[in-house]
Amino acid sequence: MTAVTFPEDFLWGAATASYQIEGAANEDGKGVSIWDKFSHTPGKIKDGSTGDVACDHYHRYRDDVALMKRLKLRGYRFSISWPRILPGGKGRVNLEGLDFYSLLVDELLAANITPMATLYHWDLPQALEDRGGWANRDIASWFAEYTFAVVKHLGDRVKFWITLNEPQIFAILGYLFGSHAPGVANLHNYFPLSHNVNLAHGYGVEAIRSETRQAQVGTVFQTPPIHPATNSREDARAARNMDGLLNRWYTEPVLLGRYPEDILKLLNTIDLKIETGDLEKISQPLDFVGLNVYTRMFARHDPNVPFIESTLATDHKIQDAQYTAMGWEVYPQAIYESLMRFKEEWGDPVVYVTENGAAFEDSLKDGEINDSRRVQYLQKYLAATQKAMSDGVKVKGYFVWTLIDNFEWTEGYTQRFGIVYVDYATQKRIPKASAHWYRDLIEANGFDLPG
Ligand code: IFM
Repeated sequence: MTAVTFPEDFLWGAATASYQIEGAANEDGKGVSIWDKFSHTPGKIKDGSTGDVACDHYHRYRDDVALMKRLKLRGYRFSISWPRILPGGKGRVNLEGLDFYSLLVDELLAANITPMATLYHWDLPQALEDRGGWANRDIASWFAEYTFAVVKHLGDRVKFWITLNEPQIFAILGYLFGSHAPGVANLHNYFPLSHNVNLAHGYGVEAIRSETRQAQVGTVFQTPPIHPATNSREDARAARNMDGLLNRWYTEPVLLGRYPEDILKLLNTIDLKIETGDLEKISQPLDFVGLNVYTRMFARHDPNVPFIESTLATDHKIQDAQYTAMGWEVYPQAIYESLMRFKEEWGDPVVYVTENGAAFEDSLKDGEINDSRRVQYLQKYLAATQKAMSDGVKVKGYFVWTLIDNFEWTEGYTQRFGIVYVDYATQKRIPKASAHWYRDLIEANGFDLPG
């Protein structure tokens, strides 16, 4: 046994996202989001489900906060649904939408739980998608308008603000591969679009700061280590290019004020539509960075892939490694490697681990869920986090993904990431063994790592 301990003021929490848990898709004046439309399109979601009801958190938030309190959470990261606040994406503000988050925040504060709000976790108003969505440069000012409306209302009580959740994931899956909402696959639009995403972050930071001075402002990246599938020189280059496309293309403009030189060279025929002053706007100082970590990825050389000549080797499996129900390798070193990159390459910011967790096939036996694989997963990733901290990374908190089982995007309800089980037929919440373990960890500010 090794004792793994954390500082007294470490912010232990859990994270969720609006479309994944709220439900109430058509209530109290909410507008339609791209995920409402996408999930209602036949064939897009594995089990044919939608987020219409999800975990019904919109109606059950009081009970859910009481549950968080029982689990001794000190922080809760949630996201705000843009179309609940601005049903048309811009223009008229829907006060009922704001009220919901206001009540949620009051409930959290009364339970002594620090709210951390994400402004964009993928549910873009469909009305804005109809005007080009992220491909339209105006999205930066639309995002600022929305951010301003939210922070004006909640900024007196919410002290942690996150602009975007995993920009590269929603941009690549939504607009390059087309596997997520809104289902667009357009290689040539993708790069200028990614610049609009980065720009919107910058406009968002400015909007938050213009409305409140006491806020801690950050953004959230998922930067999986990208390893070469073989020892060949070609695969090493492919891994570096994939890392450029997936990770550095988003971290470097925000944290270093420039796009990665090697990737710019590869894209030399593309007009990125970067205007004077954009990079200054994108790279305004942040108070913290959020890091979401699950696994690593592999890349291999593929001459047929335009520009980067690299493809993700999703078929590359490691013998004897454990895989989650998502098919993701359990690789605790991923969290160490990612954290160290922020220290060594990306300006050494204060970091919160804003998501980490795993989906396993949980089963309910005699009213209990003994998810020992999840407990072991969390133990190993937390031990690796602790190691990064002792190697100098300024990690100030950790949010498990996720509080309750929920709508896992194109996987629908087939994947259970929660530390609390949801019986979707009754909406009953049943804490899994991992939830009890997490509560004990929070109380002790540490745990004993077996072995
Ligand atoms: O469920 C998602 C979340 O919305 C964003 N980060 C990864 C999680 C697991 O896939």
